[in-house]
Amino acid sequence: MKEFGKKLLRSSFLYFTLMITLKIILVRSILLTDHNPLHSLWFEMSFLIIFIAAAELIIKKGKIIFYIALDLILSLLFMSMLVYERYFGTIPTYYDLSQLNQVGSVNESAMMLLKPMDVLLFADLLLFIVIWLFARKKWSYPARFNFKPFMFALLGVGLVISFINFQMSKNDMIYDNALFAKENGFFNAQFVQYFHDEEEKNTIYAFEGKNQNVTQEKIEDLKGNEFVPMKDHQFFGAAKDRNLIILQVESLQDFVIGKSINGQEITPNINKWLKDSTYFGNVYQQIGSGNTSDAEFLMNTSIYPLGNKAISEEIEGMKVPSLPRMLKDKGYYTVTMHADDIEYWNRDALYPALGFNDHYSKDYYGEKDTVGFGQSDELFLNHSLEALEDLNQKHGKFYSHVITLTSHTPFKMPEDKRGLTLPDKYQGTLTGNYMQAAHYTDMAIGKFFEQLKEDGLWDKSVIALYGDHSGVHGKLLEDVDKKLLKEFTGQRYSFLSRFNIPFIVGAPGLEQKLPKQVDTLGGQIDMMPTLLNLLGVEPDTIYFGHDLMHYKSNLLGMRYYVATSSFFNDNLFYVAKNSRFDARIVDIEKNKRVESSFDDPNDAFPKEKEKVLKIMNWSDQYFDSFR
Ligand code: GP9
Ligand code: MN
Repeated sequence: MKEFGKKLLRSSFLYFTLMITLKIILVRSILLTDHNPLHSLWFEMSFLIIFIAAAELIIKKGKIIFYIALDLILSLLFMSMLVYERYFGTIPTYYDLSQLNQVGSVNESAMMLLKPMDVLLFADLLLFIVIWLFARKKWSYPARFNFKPFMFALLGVGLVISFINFQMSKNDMIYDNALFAKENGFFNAQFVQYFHDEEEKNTIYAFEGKNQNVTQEKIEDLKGNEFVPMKDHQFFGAAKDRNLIILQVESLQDFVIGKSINGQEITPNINKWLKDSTYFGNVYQQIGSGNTSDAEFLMNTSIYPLGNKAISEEIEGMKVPSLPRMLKDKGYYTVTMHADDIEYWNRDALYPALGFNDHYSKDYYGEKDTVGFGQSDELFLNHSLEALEDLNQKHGKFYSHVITLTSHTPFKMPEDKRGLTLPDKYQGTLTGNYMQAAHYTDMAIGKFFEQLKEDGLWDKSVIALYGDHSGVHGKLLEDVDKKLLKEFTGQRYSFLSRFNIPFIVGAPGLEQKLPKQVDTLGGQIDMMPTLLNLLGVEPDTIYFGHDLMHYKSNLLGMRYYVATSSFFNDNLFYVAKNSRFDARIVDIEKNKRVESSFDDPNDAFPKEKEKVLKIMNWSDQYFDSFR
């Protein structure tokens, strides 16, 4: 026994197992705010020990290589999780990690998200090299010593505990990756996710809607409205047969619209346009991990994206009911335009699934004046306009979804694209850089609008604009930014402020007829029906949003950036519990937290939550029924 202890103390097994355990304790504590080291043993080490013990039993020579490799892989994995969490506010699944090449926002800002302390994750390897160089003789693994029974025992314990963990949690819903990992283990969470994915794949949904169980009436009923066919809405067909130009603006948030800094308007051109258009001031993003591409999907389908999977990764080969398809039926030519590579976010699968006639991407725009992922918005919009004139000539009326790009994280504009003179305290901050980026894109949009007016397309079109998602968020936001934003907006910068995106619709000539401002609650899910109503096209399919110019009451589901089951109702924003904080409720009008007994079964909240989950569940089934 004494001999056993002695050899164990000198073994690489003990060194690495201890170091990996410490690392996991550290990571669980930082990443998941779980400060109980026993959880690291029970959930995580129970799993890793299976590999370690198996390696001990199988590998005869060169075990150290195995340990170094395992340690290195885990350190890299944990580091990417830390960086990902600092951006997304939740941790990635195995699936997200395999898609990291697509997550431009994180990659572009990875350097800003890394912290000096992250080096600690690799400290044990450095220490190991030092020990090994100086004491390798004494420290070599005692080959003659028989560890076998001990390793078999560890293997058995590891397998049993991992099995118990999986069995106990496999049927639980994953509302938030980080919360689930906190309560059930990182590694276990991956198996449960995989199990759910497989189950999902093998379930063929006969969408209830197909046999009339899910109807537009039922969807509206859950939101507290009586369904009214569009043809009976006030503005139905007000802009019938016009072209439709929709600008999806990268990272554009509502808090810069109509605002000035140092006496200069941040978005002067959009502000000017507001005088002749309808401004929806109470609209929120609803994207999941597919970011820009999820926003494209939401706009074109009024179906919920999946949350922890980019919808574009799931859509290959499908034929989904969509805005392009409905407009095509009415004689429109439909295109989508974006300056990045077509493969990015799997758009080469997304666009055919949405049914666009054609797409314009990097191949068309080229690399001239590239900022970040692609051509600057100014040139991009310029070229897009040429293409629009052309296809208008050839095909007549058109729908074009135009997706800008330059105002992307990390918002570091080239010198010649910084049009604002910012106060000193904004210089070099995320907030200051963001304002410069928004100002630049607004300038490009202003020119685009002028050109549309010059060539006569302006008056023949409905023009809509919205932000795809927030840009000022996560750990990119430093204390100085929080202070500046509070000062600038006069409010604390909360989840609510962050998710609020502008949605603006203009139909030249109808300024007097359409409302100036609509303050009812809306989300990205509502954009398609709102526009279809103006164009006088009654959808021939189920959709999950509604016409914001008609309905007064709304219920919006959220997932991914906040845990699933978070939602907006007309007055409140409910943010479900995650790994870092308990559920909270925010009064939308005051942007202030309210105390509410949301656990009280008599309260409206549990019921609203159920309703919102039901809507999202129907939406997922609906989407799935097109596989
Ligand atoms: C990538 C661009 C940016 O093509 O649209 O995407 P994002 O990183 O915002 O999802
Ligand atoms: Mn984006």
